[in-house]
Amino acid sequence: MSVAAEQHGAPVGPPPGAAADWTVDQRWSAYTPDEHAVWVRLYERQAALLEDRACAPFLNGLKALDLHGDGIPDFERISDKLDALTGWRVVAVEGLVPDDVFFDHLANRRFPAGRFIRGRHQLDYLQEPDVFHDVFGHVPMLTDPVFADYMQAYGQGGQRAQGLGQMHHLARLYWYTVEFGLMRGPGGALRIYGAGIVSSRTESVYALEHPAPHRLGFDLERVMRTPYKIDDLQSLYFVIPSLQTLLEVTQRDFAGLYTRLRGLPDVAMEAILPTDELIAAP
Ligand code: HBI
Ligand code: FE
Repeated sequence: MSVAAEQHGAPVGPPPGAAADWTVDQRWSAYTPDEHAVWVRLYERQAALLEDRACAPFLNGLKALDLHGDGIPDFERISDKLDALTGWRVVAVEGLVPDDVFFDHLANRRFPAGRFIRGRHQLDYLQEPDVFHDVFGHVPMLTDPVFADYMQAYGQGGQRAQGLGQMHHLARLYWYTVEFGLMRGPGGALRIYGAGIVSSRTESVYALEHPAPHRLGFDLERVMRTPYKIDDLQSLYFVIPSLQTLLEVTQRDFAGLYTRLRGLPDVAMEAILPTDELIAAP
């Protein structure tokens, strides 16, 4: 989950019990039956819904990692499978970590996943990324070699963006792709790859089928000029033609882009520019 939680004030250190890189032991054996039961409930709700809504790399990833629905996965076990496929591993954290820590993990093919799981009475929305959002939502896509490269490139780009004071622009790229991205599937049908959508029962339907939100063809500069909201269904989605296109975006000259962006105002989420490729509502 990408959040606007600004790290105000002096940089804080890792929480008690965490390592210098903010990771903790997952302590898989400490999960209670109730906690495992929440995972099962969330998994069963989503897996059926996503069969014809999530993109093939996501569905293939669920199978490749054997992320079946019988309980909270053991990060060591799924990391060994994931490592063999794309060199990524899943590391446990208590919750949000500072941007520079987050980027360093991504740049080294480590995905930081919250170890806690939401309560049974907050199945539909939570403030911080829990293990279901992170592991069910984000991790399956990391089995795709192209997306795996994109996420590492994003981490490297994040480290650079911080030095250039461009974090807010780069956070929008993460938000409109990794968290809430749509893509063209076989035959041109819209498919979901964003973790914030696949981990949400409501948004998995809304993002593809509701006439209210706009859906625009992906354009890097447009994405970086467009703010987002963190606590409601999105009013705008960007559609990529392929994951390859997304990866190629990261190989562009961001310095030139950042210079151009300095002179351009933000674009409101609800606006449609003449240069936008508006995709017809389903
Ligand atoms: N920390 N654990 C965790 N998970 C995230 O998704 C995350 C984070 N810290 C910062 C962050 N995301 C966003 O600000 C990214 O855009 C960097
Ligand atoms: Fe996320």
